[in-house]
Amino acid sequence: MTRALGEKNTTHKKLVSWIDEMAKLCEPAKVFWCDGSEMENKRLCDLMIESGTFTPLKKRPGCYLARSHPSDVARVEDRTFICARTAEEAGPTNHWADPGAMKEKLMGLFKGCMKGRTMFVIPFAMGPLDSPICKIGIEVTDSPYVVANMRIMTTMGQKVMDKLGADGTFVPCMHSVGAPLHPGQKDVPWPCEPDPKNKYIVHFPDEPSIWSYGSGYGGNALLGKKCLALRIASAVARREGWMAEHMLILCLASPEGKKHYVAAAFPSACGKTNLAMMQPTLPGWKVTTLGDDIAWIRVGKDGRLYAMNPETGFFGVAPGTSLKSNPNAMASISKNTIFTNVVLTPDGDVWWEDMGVPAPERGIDWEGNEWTPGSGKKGAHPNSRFTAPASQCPVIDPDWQNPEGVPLSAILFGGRRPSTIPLVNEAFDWEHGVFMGSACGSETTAAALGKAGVLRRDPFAMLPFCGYNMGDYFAHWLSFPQRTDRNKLPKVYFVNWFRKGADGKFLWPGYGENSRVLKWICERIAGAGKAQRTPIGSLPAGDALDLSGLNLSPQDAQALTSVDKEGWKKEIEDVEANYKKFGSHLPAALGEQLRQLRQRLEQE
Ligand code: SAT
Ligand code: MN
Repeated sequence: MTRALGEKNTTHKKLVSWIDEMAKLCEPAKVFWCDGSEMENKRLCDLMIESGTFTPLKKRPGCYLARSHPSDVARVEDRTFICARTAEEAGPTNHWADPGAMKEKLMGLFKGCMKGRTMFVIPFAMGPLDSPICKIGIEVTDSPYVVANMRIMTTMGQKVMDKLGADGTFVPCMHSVGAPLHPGQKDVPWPCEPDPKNKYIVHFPDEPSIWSYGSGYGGNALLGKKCLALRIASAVARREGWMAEHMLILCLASPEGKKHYVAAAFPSACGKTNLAMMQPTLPGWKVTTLGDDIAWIRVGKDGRLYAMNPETGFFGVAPGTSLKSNPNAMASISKNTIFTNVVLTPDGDVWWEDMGVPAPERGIDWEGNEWTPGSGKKGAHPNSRFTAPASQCPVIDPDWQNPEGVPLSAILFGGRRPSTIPLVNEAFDWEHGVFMGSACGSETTAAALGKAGVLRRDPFAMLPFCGYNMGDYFAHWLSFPQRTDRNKLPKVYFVNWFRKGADGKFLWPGYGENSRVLKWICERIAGAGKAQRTPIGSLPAGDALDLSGLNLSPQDAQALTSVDKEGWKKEIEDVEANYKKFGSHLPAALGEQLRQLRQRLEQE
């Protein structure tokens, strides 16, 4: 039997009746059930070319450029809500709203919100379909741009519908750009709700369900990513005894062929994609990539922690991505990629700041205006992005879709810290590692609306993504030595590639040179690498970091691997002030870590 494009492709009664109900609420012109096929994708891309949403790129096969509305360029953290039963359950770092009142508000917003548009039904899965922690979602959206992106970022289409069967469970994810089309009204290339105060990214962790209104951009609209795989999943993971984390996953192989899997948490736009795909400068070392943004971690049968990437694509920051900073990302985006908010060149290619190739003499900037490099204006938005299939990454790891995940040897935390924090610091034990994660901070970036470049505490790089009280999240991390043999837990490190000298320049070259830090970590895991025990943790001993062939002055090397006592005293105060927010939800073990750190520093 042949099925016409867009026709219903399920016998799941609950799903069908929910879609009927949503269609009644949103009043779309039609309902389109997605199967994820090549043909369907082609049809939607063609329609988007017609409507002006997509510009095909002559220079890159299967690639398109989209430009968002200037008001819709990043995640909207102050419009993101966790509607747990009580404000206390959402905790002090989330915006809470009463679930009943918020539902009522959403019903009003969604009433008729898809008039004149097509309502797409996207079946998607986070994680390989045969993984024990795979989660299925159904995203309902009026944005074909979202459909095309979800097809790259998630396991999407008929195979998910088939897995769901007649009665499987799914997370309902409602999304609308909030721009109904009235009869005769001409559409725009990027419909959305321009008033930031009228955007809503809402999570109901107890149902669980997601409702997103008003934005078509990134994490606001691709609901499998931050909304499901982090905010909802973190709450589910706590109940089920695993972890959903804002982490890349990579495999580091030594010249002898010994493999170590590493997960690393950094805030948005701090170089996770670059680290995940790094080309080591140290001869013989090799990095392969499993994921660049999200890791789901659980205790495996052998008692070790196993990490799995629930996504199938990269939604990476374009500016700064170059053959020098990330050649593997550059190769990943050569075809079948969606670019959003970058420069269009006259010959039908894309360009962005620090792409490592000369700017075109003229082009069209991210706002759709004629642009020249001398204009003093940036051509690409600082949070412009590429959406590329992970399978196109030349160094994708053979186990990246292993349903069991991969066993972690180390967990890294990091952020942008111009001062105080050393290049690499090893935790004394798991609890000290959890303390390090809880004390993460970073200079803010363009990934979220708001001021960039100010230090904010971002525990575990999860501040915008933890779906419940973060004090309880700390306790969940601390519970892992009770869930498994503590000797099987990964070692924990804090890294900082962003330390600056007095002249304001970065002390550490970063990128492929970070392999030197990873090498030391591998040596430590093997029980060989030398360390000096300091009040803040174990730092590389004098000559333990392999700095061969690197033009780094002894003073800079020293600054990167020593304890700035005065800086740390301030750091402690800042962490303590942040801890106060959590009141009785702060685990006593973390207060104790802070007390011990202070004492060790004073005894120095
Ligand atoms: O949330 S997004 O997917 O838009 C990107 C990020 O902040 O990491
Ligand atoms: Mn991210």
